[in-house]
Amino acid sequence: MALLPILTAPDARLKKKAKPVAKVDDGVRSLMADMLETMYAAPGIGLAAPQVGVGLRVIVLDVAREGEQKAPMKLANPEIVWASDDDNVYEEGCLSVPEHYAEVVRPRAVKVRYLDEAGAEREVEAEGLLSTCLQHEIDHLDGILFLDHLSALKRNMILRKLLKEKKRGDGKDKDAPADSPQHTL
Ligand code: GNR
Ligand code: NI
Repeated sequence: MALLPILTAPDARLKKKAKPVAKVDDGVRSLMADMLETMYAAPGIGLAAPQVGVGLRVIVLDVAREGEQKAPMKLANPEIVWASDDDNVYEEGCLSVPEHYAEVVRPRAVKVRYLDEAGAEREVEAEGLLSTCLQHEIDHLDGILFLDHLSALKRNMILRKLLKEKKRGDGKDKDAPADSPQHTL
């Protein structure tokens, strides 16, 4: 298990479409475990592989509230196979867009087909926070950030601030652990 450095926008790797996992093997399971550990440490309620620089269609999430029992989910090749006609608005944040929050409109409910940790095909129907989070993570696999759902004015305002923040530092990820594993799958 290891903590992985999380990329922040703007970064070209966050805009690339991720590739399907051919098989849920030990490499993928190790990636899922490291992503969950990284997500809990952040802390966050979801994480997509492109956020840790891995171009594979893998996401993890846990939307259990503090004090509730942990409910980790690990999904490979997740696909939205149904979305409700009605929408919902949720105030979203993103570990790759630190300290910025905005209301995003998405379908209220979705059904997602995916491969679990054992490689078995499963489906989950979700509404509420789980629905929002699943859609947010699957967006990451297609190179889409919640910023892309906002007006160009709001998006560019936030991107300019993030860029300024990056340039203020040395351009390196100061929070990244020195010995993070590579996951070159
Ligand atoms: O931790 C996170 N919280 C969150 C809140 C509202 C809507 C979506 C999210 S996902 C985010 C973690 C993250 O960036 N996942 O990609
Ligand atoms: Ni995100």
